[in-house]
Amino acid sequence: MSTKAEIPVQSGFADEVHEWIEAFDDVVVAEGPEHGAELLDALRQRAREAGITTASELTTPYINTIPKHEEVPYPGDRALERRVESLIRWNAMAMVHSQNKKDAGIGGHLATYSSLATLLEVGFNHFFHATHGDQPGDFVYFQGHASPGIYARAYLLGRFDDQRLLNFRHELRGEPGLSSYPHPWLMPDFWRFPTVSMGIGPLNAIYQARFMRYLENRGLIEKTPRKIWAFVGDGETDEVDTLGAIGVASREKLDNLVFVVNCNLQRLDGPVRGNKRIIDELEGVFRGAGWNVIKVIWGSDWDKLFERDHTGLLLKRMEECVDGDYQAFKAKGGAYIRKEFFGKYPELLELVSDMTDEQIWTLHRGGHDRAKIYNAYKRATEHKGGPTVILAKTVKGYGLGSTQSRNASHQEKKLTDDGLAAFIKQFNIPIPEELARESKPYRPPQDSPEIVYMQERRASLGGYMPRREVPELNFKAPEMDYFAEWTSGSKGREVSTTMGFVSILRHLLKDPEIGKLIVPIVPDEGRTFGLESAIRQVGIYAPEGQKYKPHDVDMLLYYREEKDGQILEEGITEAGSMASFTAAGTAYSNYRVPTIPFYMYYSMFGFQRVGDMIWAFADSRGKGFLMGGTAGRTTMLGEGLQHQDGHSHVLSSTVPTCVSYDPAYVYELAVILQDGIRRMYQENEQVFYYITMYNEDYPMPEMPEGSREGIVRGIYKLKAAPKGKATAQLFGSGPILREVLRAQEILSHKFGVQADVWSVTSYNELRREALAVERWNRLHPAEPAKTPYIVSALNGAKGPIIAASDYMKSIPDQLAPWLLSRLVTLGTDGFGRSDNREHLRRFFEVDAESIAAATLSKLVRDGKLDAGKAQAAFLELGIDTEAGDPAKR
Ligand SMILES: Cc1ncc(C[n+]2csc(CCOP(=O)(O)OP(=O)(O)O)c2C)c(N)n1
Ligand SMILES: [Mg+2]
Repeated sequence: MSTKAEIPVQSGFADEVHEWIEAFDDVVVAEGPEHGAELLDALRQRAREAGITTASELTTPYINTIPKHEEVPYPGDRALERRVESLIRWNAMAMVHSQNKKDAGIGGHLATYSSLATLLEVGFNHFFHATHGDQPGDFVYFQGHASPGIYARAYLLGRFDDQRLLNFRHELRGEPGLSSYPHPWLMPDFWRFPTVSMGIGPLNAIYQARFMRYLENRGLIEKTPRKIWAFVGDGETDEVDTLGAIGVASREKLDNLVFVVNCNLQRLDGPVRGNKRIIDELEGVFRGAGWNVIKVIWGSDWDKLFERDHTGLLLKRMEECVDGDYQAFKAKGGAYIRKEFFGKYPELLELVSDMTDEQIWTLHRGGHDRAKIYNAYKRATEHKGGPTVILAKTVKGYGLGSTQSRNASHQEKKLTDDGLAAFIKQFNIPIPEELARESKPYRPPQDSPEIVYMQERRASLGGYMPRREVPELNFKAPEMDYFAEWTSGSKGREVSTTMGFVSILRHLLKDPEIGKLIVPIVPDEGRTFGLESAIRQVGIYAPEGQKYKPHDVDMLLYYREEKDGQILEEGITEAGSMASFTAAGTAYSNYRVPTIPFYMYYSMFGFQRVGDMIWAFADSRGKGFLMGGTAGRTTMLGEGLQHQDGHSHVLSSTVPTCVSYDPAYVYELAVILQDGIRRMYQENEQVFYYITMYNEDYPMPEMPEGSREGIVRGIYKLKAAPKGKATAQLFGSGPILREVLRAQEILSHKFGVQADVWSVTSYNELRREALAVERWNRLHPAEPAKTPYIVSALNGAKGPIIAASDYMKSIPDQLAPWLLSRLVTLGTDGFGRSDNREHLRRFFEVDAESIAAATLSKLVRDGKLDAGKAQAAFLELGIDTEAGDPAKR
């Protein structure tokens, strides 16, 4: 404790203050720290009553949260664990090093794992359960750049052979490969969670923990002590995604969640907070958000220095140094630390006078001390009522010689030959120096004490990790007749595809078989989509139930929150909603429960806002339905530039497993939903769906006979030309299909031009199929060529093709290679505007008149119509040929 002289008092009544402090000290010494805390609480309360406010304390001194006297002894065999860890370090390093020697620039990382190794090993040996009874075990989100260490561990356990290790970043040369980072898409039996895009891992981990509780509260999985562990880089906490949702975890009391922030004080370019201390900053942020914070800053070898220091100067000196100093200490060696750290105060120099420079140099940081880590993990797993974050101080590039703690250490891929030799010496790797210089992997025999120990530890925790599994699901999708109500038309009633969708969703929710598996997700847009009735039907998930009487409780459709509510009402967070969608869309593998998520949102705030998370969802082999509501640049009226989506289908086309549709009618939607459930859950296809929904009301026709295949494949003929043979073909999608139908009438009645109308439900799928056929034809020149569906569907259809959609022209343009110069596209390139549909469609030239005009113009170009007639028609249709281009305005 500090002496009297060190506590600065400016108020002019120093003696009185010191009396109080003495009295406080007496209580703490005589009665213990709990009484001290109680006394402080009482004083604070008294101060509040007197109207005095003081800054609340979010940070604590720069020392370990768990004092030495509260530690429990380490239960493992420390010597053996150290040897195992050294072997893993060697193999991780040898693997990256040798791949880069073979293939300069192939990449891989050494410094992240070197800082994380002990933090992971304590988990693997004592905490990470692979199973909980017959349930799946804990889930671990690993720092992506640490994957070499995870591979090296699997290698030692015999999960990978030598060759597999040498397939690291050689995925196309060796089968099966070892992917650069955690990618379930590439290693589906191994990785569960893609984490390497910074921020996505921690965010998904929070919502995973929440979704686990959701499944428990709804009785879909057993309650277990299972934990979600997320290993996070300290630099990674700069991402808004990392810290943006930490309030969710405390609000929902997620004591199944443990964050471990690897505070190696560095990111890629240099220090994370050179002029400050990242641990202090994070402590304040997490504690302020209601998390249990455990700091693991100093290793056990500092304990005796603290014990010997009766001046309080050791802590004072620690708190004078910023992270830039701490980084330099670990880069520059023992003599430097003696001079620059201890040397500031003679008392501190004296404290280490009996230590060699070497001993000072190896004074450990907490994150490299298994006893300190064990105690922190134990506390974290025993903590009740909320999430825990462990802030573990480590050294980036630990043990990597001249690379350690350097600004450039993140990208260091190779050690020098001498560095390799030094490495085996430091970590006591039992391999001859020549082999070390060749950076060969090394695995002791399976009956060696090290491997036996590793195997035993894993066996006692239920098996190997990481591991991903996909159990047999035995899922039966509802047949088409289940959707009869929506394929038989609305009988003249004007409805939107969104309303149609919500009524299908409500029907699915009632289904005795799959109803409970449906997970509706909304980011504060339930009312926008007309979900009130579904809220009444199945309730909003609220882990604490509804503690208040809602003001609208007397109404039929009141705001109903339930502990086992089914709807995930996320609040205004598309990123959080996407994280829930990810947890629910991968539950078929993670929990063996094939939940079917339907995430409904403003289509504008989907792919372009959380596109990277959608990419990670695809990598995770996620399934489910993204329902892009209020879609279409001219259909979403009034809201203007920031809301009107005319490009989400362009973005959805870039995700390989995303199947996208842009239906116009409810029966199309019903067919697509049925087929989606069948493909994803019954046939186990590795895809997910993106479907746009609109809020324009119109009568929904009955499903035409024989249209099912076309709807699913992307195009079918909806309405033949009214009188005689067509000389033009009109394509329409979404609500613009109705403009196309109107154009068909105008062309026929006013200008005697006959055209067929086609409904195009998916340009994206038509293109994918055509590309696959093309590829096959290219690779098999001796075989008869196959025909893409778009070509065979149009067989015999004559004349130019005018394609109009509420999306950018590049969407229909995707079919240009097969439709050649017949194709004219009309779309909504450009920024949106705030106005009604009529004006928006005229502005973007996708209204019926513009479609008719485009058809006539093309017929002129094709030599089938006199230009004068087209010009006269333009006048009659009110087309302003000199209007500015909407793509540029
Ligand atoms: C979204 C995103 N931006 C940038 C990167 C590139 N990147 C990879 S690792 C890294 C630094 C990581 O630092 P930190 O989180 O502190 O982890 P450490 O390696 O120090 O443990 C960066 C910038 C990335 N992977 N993802
Ligand atoms: Mg870091």
